[in-house]
Formats: sequence, structure tokens, C-alpha cells
Amino acid sequence: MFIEITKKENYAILVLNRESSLNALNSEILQELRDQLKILNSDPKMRGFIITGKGNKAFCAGADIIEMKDMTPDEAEEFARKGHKTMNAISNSDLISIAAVNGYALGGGLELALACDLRIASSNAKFALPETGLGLVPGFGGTQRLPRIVGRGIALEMILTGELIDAEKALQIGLINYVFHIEELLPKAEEMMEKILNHKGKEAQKIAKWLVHSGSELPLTASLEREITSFASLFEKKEPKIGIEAFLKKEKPNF
Ligand code: CO8
Repeated sequence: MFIEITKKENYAILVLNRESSLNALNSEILQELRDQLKILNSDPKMRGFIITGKGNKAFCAGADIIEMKDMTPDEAEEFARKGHKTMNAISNSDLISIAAVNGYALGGGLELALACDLRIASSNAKFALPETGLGLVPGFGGTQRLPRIVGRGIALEMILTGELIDAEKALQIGLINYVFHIEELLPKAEEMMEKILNHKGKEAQKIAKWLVHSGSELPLTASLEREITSFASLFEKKEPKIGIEAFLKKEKPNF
């Protein structure tokens, strides 16, 4: 098993556990991640998950270079598709995801963090898309997700130079939201998850996540229209009633 899973009340912590290869993503670990997500998605108690890496050195050092070494174009396509399926399963899930980046997040490792909704990092974290230095391009979504998060200029610089950036720089460009000491990283990720989940509408958060992610694929007028109809659709659910009544009673809502 390459994924350690700990379930809390309404979220799970997934730890990439392949420390001897700096948690590199081989076919098995990609499949396992997807299988675990399927289980979490179908558990009605689950509302989010945190992904981190085993150890203090790496979140994930990328796709497994050894597995890629002798790939034919067909095998490479299959591997890239497998990676995309896993990354899409994360970003399309109704569950809220936080990447707690505890060291190197390189290549496919950074792409894994990019597929999550939010990213925080330890002060020793280092980020890069070094694929062009291997004669490759990012193949697990990096060419598309990175520019959507940090802008085209910074993304192209990272992709074309392949250079490492540190946690402070990652914070400055908006790649991550916070930097913490490594010992504090997981407790802070859990604190953040609890802040997100407690006393917030599940349906509302599911729709908010979908609106933000899917909106960037649409023209502005269409995505704004989608916001209106989604806003209205929530009034068919019981959540707005609970939330608004609690506000008026000066209480915390219990959805
Ligand atoms: N794959 C497999 N093994 C790895 C990887 C990796 N990506 N990264 C590190 N390892 C292994 C090393 O081979 C080493 O194993 P061993 O002990 O058996 O020699 C062990 O992990 C420890 O690594 P190092 O000895 O290299 O540790 P250092 O502290 O000297 O260096 C680095 C740490 C800087 C992180 C270094 O390991 C490194 O540069 N790793 C490779 C990073 C990289 O280039 N990642 C991008 C890979 S390409 C990619 O992710 C493309 C994604 C899309 C794929 C599309 C599919 C077709």
C-alpha cells in the first residue's frame, strides 16, 4: 500500500508513502490514489481530504522517472492518461482538497498539488516543473493548471527554466496560501480544513467549488449566468433556511 489513510470525523488525511523514492508517482500509486478517492467520495460523512507526503524531505518528487525510462509513445500516453484521471478525480471531486506540501513538489508532484483546491507548504518546501530538463513537458496537467493559478508569465518561466522556487517565492506568486514550520504543517492543514467544513453548507461548498473551477473554462457571461442559476438552485435545499435562521438568531448554523 502506497497510500496511508487516516479518517477524521468528516475528512481524511492521505499520506503518499513511498519515501525511498521521495514519494514519486508510479502507476500503482496513481491507481491507489484514485481507488481511495472513490471510497471517500462514496462515504456520506466525508467532506474533504488533505494530501501530504511521508517524511520531511518530499511531498512528491514527480512521476516515477525509472518507470518512464523505456516507455514507448503508447505506454507514455497511457501513463499520462492515468495521471490525468487521478488529477481530475481530485479536482472534480465534491470533496474539498488541501495539499500540505512538506518538501519537494516537483513535476508530477507539483501537478498533484495543483489539482487540489488549496495548497499550503512547509518552509523547506521547493517547487518546480523540471520536465523540460528531461526532454519532456509536464504531463499530469501542469501546463494548464499552473498558468490558471499563477498566471501565464510566471508559469511559462517555471516550465521553461525548470528552476526550483522556495516556499516564500511560492507564497508571493500565489501558488500556495501559507507557509508553516514543518512540524506545524499538518496541524495547520487540519485547522484549515476544520475552518472550511465546520458550520458551512455542504451543498453550498460543493457548488462554490464547481463554480470556481468550471468557470475558468467558460466565457465570463456564461459563468456569471451559471452563478445566478446555481445561487437560485440552493433555495430548493434546506441549507439556506438553516444558515439564515441561525444568523438571525445570532447562533452558529448546524447544517
Ligand atoms: N522518480 C523515481 N525515483 C526518484 C524520483 C522520481 N521522480 N525522484 C527521486 N527519486 C529517487 C532517487 O532515484 C533516489 O533513489 P535511490 O536512493 O535508489 O538512488 C531517491 O529517490 C532519493 O533521491 P536523491 O538521491 O536524488 O535525493 P537528493 O536529495 O540528492 O535529490 C531531488 C532530491 C532534487 C528531489 C532529486 O531526487 C530529483 O531531482 N528528483 C527528480 C525530480 C524530477 O525531475 N521530477 C520530475 C519527474 S518528470 C514528471 O514528473 C513528469 C510528470 C508527467 C509525466 C507524464 C507521463 C508520460
